[in-house]
Amino acid sequence: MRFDIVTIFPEFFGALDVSLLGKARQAGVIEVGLHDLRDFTHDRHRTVDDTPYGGGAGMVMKPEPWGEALDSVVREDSVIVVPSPAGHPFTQREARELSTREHLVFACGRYEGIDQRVIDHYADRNEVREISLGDYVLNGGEVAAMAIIEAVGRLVPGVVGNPASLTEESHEDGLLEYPSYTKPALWRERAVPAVLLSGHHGAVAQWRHEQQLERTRRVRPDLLSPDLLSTDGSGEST
Ligand code: 6GU
Repeated sequence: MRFDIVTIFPEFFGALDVSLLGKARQAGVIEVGLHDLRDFTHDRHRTVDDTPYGGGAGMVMKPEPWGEALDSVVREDSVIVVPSPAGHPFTQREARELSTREHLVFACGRYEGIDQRVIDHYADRNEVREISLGDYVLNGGEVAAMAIIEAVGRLVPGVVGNPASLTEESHEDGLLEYPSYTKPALWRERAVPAVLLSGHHGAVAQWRHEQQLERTRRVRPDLLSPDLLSTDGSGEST
């Protein structure tokens, strides 16, 4: 699988050289291309933004550098990911889906966003997904792209050594993960739950499932009853 990233801050992506994804790159399981948007400008100041039509605060990223940059990396089979607080919420389900694709292109916008015509133009030719990490605002798409690349990359076969560790984790079964313990059995007067030392695999599995349910009910009740979720918080479904 290949990731191409267009950004005005290629330095943000140095972390892709290390850890699991770094090893996967060295092994050739995943490929990463980094592209500086400013390399696709033609003025002395390498301008990538301008004031918004209609007025208002902030700057908008100009369409021409984006068009040249994306033309240089987008293929027929590319999915274009635009990290944006205005996108749909990113989930483990979407990470799984994206991990089956051959080529992801990340368009990392800064300021108040990218001229909408860029998104509309590429949406006529490719699958374009505007994706949000959650209901808060980051300064730009770079950190969000890193998070999405890590979530997707670790699901690509061969990136994570033990595939079983992928299925037994938060969100894969719609529940939060159960609490984990390792040695010593007693630490600062806190004992590991006795069932985990019992050797009864059935009892351990049952306890872990109960813990998952309890934790999810307490911290993320919306995961158990998504029907009760609505945009106005009224609990009324549409
Ligand atoms: Cl994907 N981008 C930005 N700029 N802010 C965000 C976000 C993305 N997700 C949550 N906040």
